[in-house]
Amino acid sequence: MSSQLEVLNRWVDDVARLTQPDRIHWCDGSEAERDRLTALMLERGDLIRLNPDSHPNCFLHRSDPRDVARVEHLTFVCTRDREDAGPNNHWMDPAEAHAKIDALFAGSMRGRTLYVVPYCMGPIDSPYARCGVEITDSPYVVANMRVMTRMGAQALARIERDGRFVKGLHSTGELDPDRRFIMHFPEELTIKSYGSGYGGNALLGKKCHALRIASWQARDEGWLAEHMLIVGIRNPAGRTRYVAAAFPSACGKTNLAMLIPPKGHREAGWEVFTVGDDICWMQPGPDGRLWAINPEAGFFGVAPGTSAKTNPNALAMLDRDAIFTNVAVTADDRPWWEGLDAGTPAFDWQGRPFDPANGPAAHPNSRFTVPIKACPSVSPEVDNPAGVPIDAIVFGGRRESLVPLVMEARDWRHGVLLGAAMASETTAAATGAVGVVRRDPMAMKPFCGYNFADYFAHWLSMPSRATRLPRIFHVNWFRKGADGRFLWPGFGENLRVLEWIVGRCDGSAGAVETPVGLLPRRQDLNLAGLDLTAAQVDALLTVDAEGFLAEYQAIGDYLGEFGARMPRELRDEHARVLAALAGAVDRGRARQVVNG
Ligand code: GTP
Ligand code: SPV
Ligand code: MN
Repeated sequence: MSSQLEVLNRWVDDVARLTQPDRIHWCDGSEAERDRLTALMLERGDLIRLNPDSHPNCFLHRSDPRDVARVEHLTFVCTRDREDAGPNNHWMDPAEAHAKIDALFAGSMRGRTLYVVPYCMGPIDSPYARCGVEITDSPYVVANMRVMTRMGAQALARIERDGRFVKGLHSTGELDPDRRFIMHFPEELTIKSYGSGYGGNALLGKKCHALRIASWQARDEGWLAEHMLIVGIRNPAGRTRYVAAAFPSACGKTNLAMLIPPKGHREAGWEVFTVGDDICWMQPGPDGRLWAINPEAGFFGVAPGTSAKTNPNALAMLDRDAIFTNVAVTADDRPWWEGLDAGTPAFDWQGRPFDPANGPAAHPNSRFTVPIKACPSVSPEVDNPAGVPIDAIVFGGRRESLVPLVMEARDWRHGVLLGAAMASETTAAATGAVGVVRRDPMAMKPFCGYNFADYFAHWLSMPSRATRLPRIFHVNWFRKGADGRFLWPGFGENLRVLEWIVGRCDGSAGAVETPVGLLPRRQDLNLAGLDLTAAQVDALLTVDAEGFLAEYQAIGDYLGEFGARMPRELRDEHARVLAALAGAVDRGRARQVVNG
């Protein structure tokens, strides 16, 4: 068997023959290399230096206006058997896909530099970490990969030890949306991405590797690769519990991962520790629990809405060493976005003088890239090779009606149904309509690298792999009142819901059973200091059985789309909830108010 370095060298040679770069650069991840790349990008106009006094070492990148978000309709999972990709993915035959995208790659790096970017997803010495190499012709991608992953010489050394790595080939191409594909070949541990320089389309370690390819590997190897934040919550007694939470794109993971407790909680001694904000890899440990690592080393976070009020921890890390993509700037070159407390935009995200007639100043999917270590609430466990033990898994979506603030699954199987039943209003994180409710099981609709029916079966198999599984919950911060405003204050106040969740894990918090799950009564939640009316609490903690009956009928139709491959266990669980809802409606209990 040849060494991985030989395999890598041969692949780089093959790619260079195809793409015809002028130069090849092997990235070592050093600061000197970063500084040279930054100078190059400033010279080419790929980066703009922001105000060095207020924002030292911060840069702005303006992407092509046609290239501002993930492109789900151009993202493919290319497996030999179409059924393995499932109705949840766009599929193309692997041979056809290679031929199609290789034709685009032919000669695409002429006049450019080919960068070889070895990276490690996860703490470099963790048995759970996995390596890859991204070949790209974009210095912006290199700069982001350096922040988002453990990139360079140490990753290369680990690849030789591991004996395998994921191959990711990326070229910016002409940025023509009609000549753009993001293709995954899980059976070959290969990714090919052409025609976009943006985020999840181009930083191949993130969604392409750590979710689509990794979810496939995780199924084969008995673990989970999920679109989840990881947060540690220390109660006043000094016990830290770790929670992993799956919310769809731009639905609050970054914010929950680094929340600052409300004043009363802070004074009582509650503390929050950030382990990750987007991706979670969980493995059963020898003690029967699930142990989680964050495969990433940085945040690629949503800028709009980030303020001193909503997310002070994020704001605190954005005044140095940050890359901003598609934000607006003030007259004195400070980054600016909608929701920011101070300043006014002088130029919008496209560099035009700001004119409200052109829409928001910052693109709704504008983002910041910063190292996780810059976060004031970063957990001391982020680099722990063993990960952290997960006590609770939380699912959640953006639902302006029907779905209560929080509910708990009665057991693992019911929890898998709560995840499978998720739906959420779409956001600007992907191109297409915004605000449309769509089914997004476990926040993995855009990211599961295989058939959802098999994915649910894999989740259902976890009790046979781990004896002390986390409890499962579902939350919704986005309920709106008749006035169109959010009912729940959200952000730091979400700790009140996490307090109930960890209280359930401790056995100290009460709940009542409803057909859709266990809910806290008003007295089970710590609402001290919030000025919510009784009617608002009612709305947040009410199960509308009639509404949920319709919802669960729609969920049944959705699960039915997967045919016989859908596990019987999940269909039975769905039938159980449906019958309980129908019973409640028959008994005339269309509304079950549980706020006691
Ligand atoms: P991705 O990085 O796309 O996977 O998103 P994310 O899940 O990390 O989303 P993020 O935390 O960045 O939140 C996206 C948007 O939701 C921001 O504009 C936030 O201000 C807003 N948001 C986050 N948490 C809350 C909340 O508790 N209540 C309300 N009303 N808005 C929230
Ligand atoms: C998401 O869309 O869920 C993100 C941003 O986290 S991106 O990396 O662009 O996918
Ligand atoms: Mn995400």
